[in-house]
Amino acid sequence: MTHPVTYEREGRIGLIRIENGPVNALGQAVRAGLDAAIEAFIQDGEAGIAVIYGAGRLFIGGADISEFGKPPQDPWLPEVINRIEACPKPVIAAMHSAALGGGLEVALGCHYRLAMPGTKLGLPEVTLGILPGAGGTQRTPRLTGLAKAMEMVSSGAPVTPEAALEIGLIDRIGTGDLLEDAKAYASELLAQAAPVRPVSAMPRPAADATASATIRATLAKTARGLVSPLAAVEAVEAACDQDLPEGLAFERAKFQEMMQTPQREGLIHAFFIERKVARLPEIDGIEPRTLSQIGVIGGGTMGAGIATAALLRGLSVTLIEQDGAAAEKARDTIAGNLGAAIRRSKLTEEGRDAILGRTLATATDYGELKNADLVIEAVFEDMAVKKAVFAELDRVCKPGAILATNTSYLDINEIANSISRPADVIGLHFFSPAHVMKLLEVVVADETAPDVTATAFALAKRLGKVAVRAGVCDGFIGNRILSHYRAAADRMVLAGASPFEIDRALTDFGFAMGPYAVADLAGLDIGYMTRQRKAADRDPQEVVPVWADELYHLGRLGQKTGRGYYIYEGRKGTPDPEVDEMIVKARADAGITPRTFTKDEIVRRYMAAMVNEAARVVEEEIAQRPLDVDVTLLAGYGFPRYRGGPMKWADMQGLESLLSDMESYAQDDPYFWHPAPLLMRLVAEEQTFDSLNAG
Ligand code: T1G
Repeated sequence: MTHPVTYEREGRIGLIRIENGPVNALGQAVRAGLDAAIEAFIQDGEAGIAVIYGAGRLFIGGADISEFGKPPQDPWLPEVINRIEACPKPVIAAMHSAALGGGLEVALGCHYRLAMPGTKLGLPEVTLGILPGAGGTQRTPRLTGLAKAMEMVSSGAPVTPEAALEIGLIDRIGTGDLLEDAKAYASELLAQAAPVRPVSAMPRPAADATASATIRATLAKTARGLVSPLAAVEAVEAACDQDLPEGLAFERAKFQEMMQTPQREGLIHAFFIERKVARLPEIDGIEPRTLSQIGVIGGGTMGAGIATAALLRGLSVTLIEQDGAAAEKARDTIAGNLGAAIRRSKLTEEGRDAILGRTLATATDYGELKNADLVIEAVFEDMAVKKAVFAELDRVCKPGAILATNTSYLDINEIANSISRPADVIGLHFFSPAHVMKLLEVVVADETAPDVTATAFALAKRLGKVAVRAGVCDGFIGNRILSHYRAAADRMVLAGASPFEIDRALTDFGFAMGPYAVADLAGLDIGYMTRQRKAADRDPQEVVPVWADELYHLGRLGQKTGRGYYIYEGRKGTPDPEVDEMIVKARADAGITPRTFTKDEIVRRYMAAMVNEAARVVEEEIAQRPLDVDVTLLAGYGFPRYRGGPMKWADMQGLESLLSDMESYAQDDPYFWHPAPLLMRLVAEEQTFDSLNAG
């Protein structure tokens, strides 16, 4: 086995190289290797200074997350870093691309820090439900002061080299040639006989009550139930009145505490499944088709959003509308989206001008799509309309062009089979606003060619989206599951819970929004249309939320009309007694005596409905693995990330207890509650959903 850390010398400079692809994570062999390399440097009488650097894509991506939850193996990272810091000769960290978590902590143990332009320097541990555990909370504030350090550890957001230089986190920004820059810096320091400069010997940071109060106020708004950011802040504050050894012990205790939390387990599950989701045997080794010219049909909110997403990532877009006025309107919508991107620093003004002047074309003639590599239609949700669009595309598009539909529920097989090239047809289900939302459902139809699927995944990556493979059914993965848990919520409303109680129970659980606030945001016309569409084959026992139909007929369409389930002033809604009256009447009409629901029961019923339908979706192979469901709900439906997704949540509850909940719900509502066969099988086999994610 080759060693992941090597030591060699050039002149008087010791070079310590870490090579442990893909991200130079600090697994046991790297930690041991660093220890040995520092020892070799100490023993090497010819060497006056050492440089630690990473081979490959980046400096160090942090601790090896896959070791979490396993028995710890010596040497410990905090001790390795202490030994680097205690080295009697100076050590430089030379960083490129990314120095994250334990990676930045290694650099903080060095005496001098050099970063190449564009390096991301950060302590992202809180995004994994933990906090820096190798001195990051103690050394950072000694360099940057309390406020900056608290901000870094609690947000997890990386800083740029420029910002890092300004706050004192690094000493120098290189030119971009890692080894040359590092050796030049080392030679300079040698020439000056620069001393070792351990951060632990620097004065403690000054306490700052205002900064502490400010960060707590921010976290009260942003942390939404996540516990690690505050723990990280407390560890940083400990640096103000403790020397390094005591501070490290305090940090360690907090770190261990966070390691035991279910939030840590949920977040690490989320991290790994987001990377696993694109790994599909059907596209393994398949070359995607070339993509540079994109066509979009329809310039409404969705079409304009899709066009914006593509333009922001450097793709050329031709957008087709029915007439010149509609095309102009679409252009305005896109310009507005780009303006918002400028405000979020995602685009420069020159970038916008170039896009509007060159890379975006609007047209009314489908013939303009003759060179398009991929066309995405985002027209009205109606099979006849979609088929007409596809017939046109079949006529004008070049051979090999991918023809995609953004439908959210229509049968893509039917669309595909209506044209001469079904193998080129795929569903690309974006979520509104399409240039912001992370999720993309890639809906693979019966005839879709594997390289079309591979191209869809490549496109998602280019657009910075998380793609999930879905099969064809009404609603695919996300909306199909949503319609089931939303039905469970409506049944609770009819039985006695208020929409407000349900929303509050679910936001307390960690959802970004509850189902009724979501409905108001999306527009109550959407739900109404869905109910109309499904009315023909509706089972008479299904609960129809008549109050929702009533709201629609009153023109109360949610946020956009100022009233829906809630009354809005701006984006903030307050419950409306009139809605309660409608619901009271609906219950009376149905002969129901309302009962009360605890928060816990609301959450458990809602989640049980979600998990049960998700189990069916997996069983029917609409989702190939439970992780595809988890990623869908996390990336597109506001599911609390620290709970890992509904399937992970179910595993952590214990599937048996969930099944027994469902059996008890079935006693008062036998029509709705039928445990999914997959769930029953897993319980019988004492297995978890996660056992189906392997491979
Ligand atoms: N440990 C183990 N595996 C990791 C890893 C890590 N830290 N980071 C990435 N991988 C795997 C990943 O699963 C994928 O595997 C492959 O590497 C490429 O990743 C003591 C407690 C570094 C910016 O939170 O943010 O340090 O799917 O596709 O887009 O305080 O990975 O190929 O099998 O994401 O180029 C803190 C997490 C750890 C950084 C690179 N560090 N990683 O992005 O590649 S906790 C982090 C990232 C810690 C100390 C503590 C990104 C990246 P596979 P990728 P990328």
